[in-house]
Amino acid sequence: MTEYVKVALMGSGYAGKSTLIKLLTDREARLDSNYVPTAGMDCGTITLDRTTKVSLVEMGGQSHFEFLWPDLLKGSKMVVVVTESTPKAVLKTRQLLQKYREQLAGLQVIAIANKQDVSGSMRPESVQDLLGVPTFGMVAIDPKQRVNGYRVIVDGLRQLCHVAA
Ligand SMILES: Nc1nc2c(ncn2[C@@H]2O[C@H](COP(=O)(O)OP(=O)(O)OP(=O)(O)O)[C@@H](O)[C@H]2O)c(=O)[nH]1
Ligand SMILES: [Mg+2]
Repeated sequence: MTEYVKVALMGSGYAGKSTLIKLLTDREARLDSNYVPTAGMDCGTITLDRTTKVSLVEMGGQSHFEFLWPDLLKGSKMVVVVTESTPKAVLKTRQLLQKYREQLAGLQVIAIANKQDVSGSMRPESVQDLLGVPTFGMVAIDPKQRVNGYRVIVDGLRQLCHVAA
């Protein structure tokens, strides 16, 4: 029987959550650069091994979908906070982490400092200093980053198993 591990993707609108799901799940041949805000939620699946799959659940980042977040977070083993890497966006993401700290308490939380290709981006280490959770740099529109993105998720989950063991 297949076991599904739920991983929630959180973050402001336009951060790159849908793009990351496309990158990791290979659902589409091409990483489209059009922005279509996610209405409510979206999801994709990654196969870890013969018996384990990861459900990536995106929580739509536009503020009018935020009321859904507490429900969408339920049952998550890990939360991946996706942020643009401009100082302004990172500070906004920090506020989101603060706002949802009760719902996130006890969960494994990691961050993705996305859009590292955009000039003026903060380095992942600096983003990590501000967010206070392990942070990994990413360019989600770059198909070559697929393995990198996959590794970030899988390593995060593996760490979780060690903590649980
Ligand atoms: N330059 C650059 N653009 C990116 C990157 N990742 C995503 N984008 C673009 O940013 C825009 C927003 O990406 P989405 O993945 O739709 O953002 P989202 O977080 O799902 O937004 P919501 O669904 O509204 O919460 C799209 O136009 C993407 O093509 C990146 O690494 N670099
Ligand atoms: Mg989206």
